[in-house]
Amino acid sequence: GHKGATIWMTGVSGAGKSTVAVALEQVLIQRRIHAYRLDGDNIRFGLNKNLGFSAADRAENIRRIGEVAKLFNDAGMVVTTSFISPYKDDRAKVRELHDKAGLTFIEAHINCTLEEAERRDPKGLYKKARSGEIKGFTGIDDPFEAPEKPELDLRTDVHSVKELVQIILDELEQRGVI
Ligand code: GGZ
Repeated sequence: GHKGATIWMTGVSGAGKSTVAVALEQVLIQRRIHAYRLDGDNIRFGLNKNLGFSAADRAENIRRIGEVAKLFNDAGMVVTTSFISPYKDDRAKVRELHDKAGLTFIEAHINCTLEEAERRDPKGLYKKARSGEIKGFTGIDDPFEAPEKPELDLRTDVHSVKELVQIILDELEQRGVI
């Protein structure tokens, strides 16, 4: 059997949050573990479509995602979230929400150098941020407050996705989630 948990992925655009989350979800589902992935596609275009990228809107984005993750935990599911979540305070509040409810919260820094993320630039957004077409882009002219003590520091410019998925699975096993 297994219990719920939240794997909170934080990192800049292009670091690989969604890639790692998709690969992890695949393995969990294969192992008959109830898993659900929260990402921009199902949150920012739905529940949070009234929010932009100001500090206040990012805070509200993260607050709501934290509450939704908690609900999925209550339903016994392993939830992954892949949002930049650039502010330490916002992430700390979500952690506290889980801690107070006795739920497992694993902060995973999906970590790569900004240079590498910008080199990947899968959606051409860094280019637009550099040219000024997009303002307030995380890492360029908006802050990313890297976690100081994340449960997992996952370097996507050093390790393969497969290796990182295994590291997360090991952590889930160690904590008795799976
Ligand atoms: C950062 C932005 C911005 C700005 C649009 N800053 O690579 P993507 O496209 O798919 O991921 C980014 C996504 C970030 O949304 P989050 O909900 O994860 O952000 S936060 O946690 O900070 O609320 C990027 C796109 O939206 N995007 N404008 N200004 N990323």
